[in-house]
Amino acid sequence: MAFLFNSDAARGAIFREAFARELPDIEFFQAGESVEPERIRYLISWTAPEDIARYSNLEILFSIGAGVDQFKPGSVPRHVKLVRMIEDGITRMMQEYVALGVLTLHREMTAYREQQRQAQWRPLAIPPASERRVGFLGLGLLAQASIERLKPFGFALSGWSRNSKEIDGVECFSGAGRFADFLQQADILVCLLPLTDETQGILDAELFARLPEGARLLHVGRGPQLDHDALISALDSGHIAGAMLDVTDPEPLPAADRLWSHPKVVITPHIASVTQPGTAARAVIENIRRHRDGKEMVGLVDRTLGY
Ligand code: NDP
Ligand code: OXD
Repeated sequence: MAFLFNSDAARGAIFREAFARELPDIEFFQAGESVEPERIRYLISWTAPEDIARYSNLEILFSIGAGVDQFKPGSVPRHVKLVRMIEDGITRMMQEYVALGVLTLHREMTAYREQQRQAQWRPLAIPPASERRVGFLGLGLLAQASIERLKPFGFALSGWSRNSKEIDGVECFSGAGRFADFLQQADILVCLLPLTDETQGILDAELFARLPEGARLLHVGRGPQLDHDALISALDSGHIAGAMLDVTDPEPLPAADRLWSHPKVVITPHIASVTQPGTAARAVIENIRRHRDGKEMVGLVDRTLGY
């Protein structure tokens, strides 16, 4: 029985060491090392290898990232369990980034950056945090962890998800029927939705129009959820006051794209959160143990929902 690590060698070395220590009965291989394909029971990868059918005894495909949209429909055999990455390192980095983004937008840092460019010393009025309403699209693991990090600042917090939820200190909305109600009270909208057929293009002109005048966008989900032209129009009309984008479509964002030079936009190159090999190896090992004990794995993807 073997585990195949199909990603960069440096992270693979950390996984190899953890497997040797914690699961010595499982042979460990990195991509490029010689192994008969039928011995591979577990595979970790960012996308499904083109020759995945060779691994005829594959049981579990672990995503090296939290998202699984990069596993295109039909690229993973139906009988293989797909598990997304849930690990402390990703969660902590996302908490940092969301706090950074919300504070950047709350404290007018996009406007101050532009003022600095023009050597303008001009204080801007801002509401207290308790009067700034921060709304999360998606109330999953990363959104809830980020919400916990934001709580001490005192923002008015809300979120929207498919299923109804109760989260202490958070106004929860769910389902298509409550979408408009959720949007109309979100001064800073944080997108932490997975990319699925339903969420593709969700950040469009209609959505921006439903947000309160002067709302801001922090986008950390996936690039194809955002209509770039709709965002630029909403920013230029003044209805949306600023945006911080960690994800774009395509990635990398082409040099000529208007978003790069827009004075109200901050762009980072998909770095909000990155899988940390030490904690990720522990999470994968724990999941293999759970699977062997007949327990449900943490992060098992519902293949019909796509997340
Ligand atoms: P989860 O699966 O834990 O949560 C997803 C949330 O989205 C759930 O609350 C779910 O609702 C909600 N949701 C999904 N589809 C719909 C829908 N159609 N309508 C309403 N709500 C919906 O995911 P995570 O929090 O772990 O991660 C979220 C995403 O963040 C990832 O898929 C990835 O794309 C992105 N990401 C980005 C990173 C970056 O560096 N920029 C790093 C890591 C992740 P319900 O709870 O009811 O099921
Ligand atoms: C992820 C990401 O999904 O980095 O982990 O976007």
